[in-house]
Amino acid sequence: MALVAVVMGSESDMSFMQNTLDILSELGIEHEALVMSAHRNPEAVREFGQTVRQRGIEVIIAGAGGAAHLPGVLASWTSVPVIGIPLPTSDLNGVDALYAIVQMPAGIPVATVAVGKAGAKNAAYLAAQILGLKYDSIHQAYEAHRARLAQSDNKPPIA
Ligand code: RP5
Repeated sequence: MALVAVVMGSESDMSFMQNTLDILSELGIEHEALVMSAHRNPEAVREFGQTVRQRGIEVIIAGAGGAAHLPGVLASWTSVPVIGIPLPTSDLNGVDALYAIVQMPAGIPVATVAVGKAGAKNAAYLAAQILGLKYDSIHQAYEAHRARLAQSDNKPPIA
């Protein structure tokens, strides 16, 4: 059963969102992926948000570009935590998406990661950290990732 729902505003977002999906797979986190636009499919977004918790999803990752309202709209429909990824798909290269996602008014948070590929990766790692509080196998997989990172920074000098 999927623990993470990865939602994107357009199929054109997949080149960035594939980074999220790949890392969730590497960490052994079951997930589902959906394309759902907050402005083109508002009813589908509402239906998804109202039922996502009862389907067993524990973290939502939502990526969008432009004036990216998808993560905030999803957060308005559910209390499942939402991680937002601002995508640089617009003429403003993601600055518009960053501001739209990070500047949520108080009360309905969206945990916002970096713009683009780094953010897409970090969204998966952040989901792993959250889920690792409950699922030991995910905690172990995330710790192994951190150990690999530490190793890669501790290589002996080449000469
Ligand atoms: C947003 O607008 C999507 O998340 C995408 O990043 C951007 C452009 O979407 P398309 O016009 O390619 O569908 O809704």
